[in-house]
Amino acid sequence: MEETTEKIALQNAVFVTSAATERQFLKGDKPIVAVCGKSNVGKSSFINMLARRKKLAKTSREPGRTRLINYFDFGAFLLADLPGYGYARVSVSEKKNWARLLDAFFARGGLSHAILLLDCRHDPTADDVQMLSFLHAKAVPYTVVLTKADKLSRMKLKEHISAIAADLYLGAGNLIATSAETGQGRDDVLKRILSALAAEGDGAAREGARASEKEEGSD
Ligand SMILES: Nc1nc2c(ncn2[C@@H]2O[C@H](COP(=O)(O)OP(=O)(O)OP(=O)(O)O)[C@@H](O)[C@H]2O)c(=O)[nH]1
Ligand SMILES: [Mg+2]
Repeated sequence: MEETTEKIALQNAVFVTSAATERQFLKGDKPIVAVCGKSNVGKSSFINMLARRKKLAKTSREPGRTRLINYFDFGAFLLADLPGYGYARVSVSEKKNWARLLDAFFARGGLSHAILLLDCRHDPTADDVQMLSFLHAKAVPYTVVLTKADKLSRMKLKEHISAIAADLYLGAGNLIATSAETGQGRDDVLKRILSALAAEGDGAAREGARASEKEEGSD
């Protein structure tokens, strides 16, 4: 696994395209991993940290800047940076547009994994919980990742991880704390993504085998 993570680390992640409408969604042969979370939680910074590139995804102090779905190619998978939710200061019609775009994105299926980002300093919001329910409803496997870990002391971080995990009815070990500033958690996240994709690959292989068994049986 170490070797695989390193291989990905060495590969240059590149920006592929932005999608503003359903017609522009990418449909590739690579698995798609979606990065979702509240506006300003650090989605774009997280993607840059994974890629070890400072300016791959545009970051901003101003919340609500990523309004499109931006796709990045990481070699083994495509990463989709989704527009953040929960930013109060956008118009109702813009919020509706975002909701429609996200609905269409998830409705389309073919999503291999989702990474839900939460700020390690704060309790999950109602929007975060709604996002999680949405992932459950769509049966999308997900990983919860905490951002901005550099902003808390180690003691505080541990406390917050336990509290957030309890809020979400998850074990604390399921949460990965990361920092775009220090690179903390980067390898753990890449490992988690790869093992999730490998598990899904096995599932697909089993499905395929079952389908061909059925076909043979019906001859
Ligand atoms: N200290 C610290 N700051 C961070 C970290 N990650 C993000 N930030 C800061 O948080 C702000 C928002 O980061 P972005 O990566 O643009 O957040 P986003 O979720 O992509 O925001 P939108 O696209 O607007 O929804 C920026 O000022 C970042 O520098 C982190 O790990 N540590
Ligand atoms: Mg962003």
